Amino acid sequence: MTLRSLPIALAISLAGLTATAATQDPAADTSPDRARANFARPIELAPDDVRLFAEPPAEYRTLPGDTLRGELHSFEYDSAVTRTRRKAQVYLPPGYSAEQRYPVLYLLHGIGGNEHEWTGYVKADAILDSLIAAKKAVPMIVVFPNGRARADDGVPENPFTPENAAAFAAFERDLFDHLIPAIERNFPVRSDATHRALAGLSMGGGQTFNFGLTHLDSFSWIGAFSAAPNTRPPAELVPNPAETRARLKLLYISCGNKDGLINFSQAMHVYLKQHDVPHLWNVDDHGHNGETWGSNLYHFAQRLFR
Ligand code: FER
Repeated sequence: MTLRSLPIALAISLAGLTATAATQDPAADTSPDRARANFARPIELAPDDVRLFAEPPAEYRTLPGDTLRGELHSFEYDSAVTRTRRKAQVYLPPGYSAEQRYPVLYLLHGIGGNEHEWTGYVKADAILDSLIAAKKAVPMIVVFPNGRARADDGVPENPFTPENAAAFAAFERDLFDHLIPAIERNFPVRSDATHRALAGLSMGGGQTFNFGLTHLDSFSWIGAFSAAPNTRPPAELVPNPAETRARLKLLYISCGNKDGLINFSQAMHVYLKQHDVPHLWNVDDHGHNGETWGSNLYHFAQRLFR
C-alpha cells in the first residue's frame, strides 16, 4: 500500500508521522543499537527521489600523471572550545597564487572520520584537482576540519556514543569562533558569505544543515550528503523560508537510495518543497559510502561560486 493510494486526509496524517519519525536523535540518545536501527529504517522512495545527475566519468578520481595538482597542507589553530591546539587540512588548488583571493569550502567528515576522511578513501583532492584543472570548477581553497570538537578528538573505537555525538554539536562554536578566523588570518580566502561554502557527509551533513541554514550570513552555498540523525528538524532550521530563499545561492542535498538514513534528507526535501525553498535533491543508487560522497562532491563542486 502506498500513501498515494490512501484517502487524502489519512495519507497526510501518515505522511506527517513519517516526517516526525525522521526528526533528529538528540546526541544523548546516541548508541550502537540506535545507529543500527537508524541504518535499518525501511526505505520508501517517493516520486521526487530520483537522480538529478549521472554518475561521474569512471576516471573522475584517478588522475592522469600530467594533471596539474593542488597541494594539501596541515594546519593548526588554538581553540577555546576544546582548550587544545586543533588540526585541519587545507587544500590549495592547482595554479594557486598567494597574490589571489579565493572562495573557500569547509568540508566536514562523518561520525567515524577525521580531517583525513575526505582526502583518504573519498579522494576529494583528486576530484577537485581534475575539475579545477579542466576548468569545470572555480579554483577554491578547501578546509577539511576535525569536526569532533573535544580535547581527545581522535576517532573513537565506538563512535556511537553520546559524548562523540555531543562533540560534533560542539564544533559549531569551534568553527565560527576559532577555525574560520584562523583560516582567514593565514590563507588568502574571501570572507563574505557569497564566497564561503559549507558541506559535509553524514554527521558532517547534519552539521552542515544545522550550522549552515542557521548562519546564512556566513555561508551562501550549502551541501549535505547522506545527512545523519543529528540533523535538526527542518522547521527549526528554516523557520522563515522567504529569508532562506533570498539568501541562499545553492542548497544541494543528496543521499543514496540504499541508505537507511535517507528519511532525514527526504524530510528536508519535502519541507523545502512545501515552502518553496529552491534546492537540488539528488538521489543516487548508492548506500552510505564513499561512492555517493565522491560522486556528489563532483557535482556540487562544479556548481559552487558561480
Ligand atoms: C546514527 C546513525 C548514523 C547516528 C549517527 C550516524 C548520531 C552517523 C553516521 C556517519 O556519520 O557516517 O544513529 O546517531
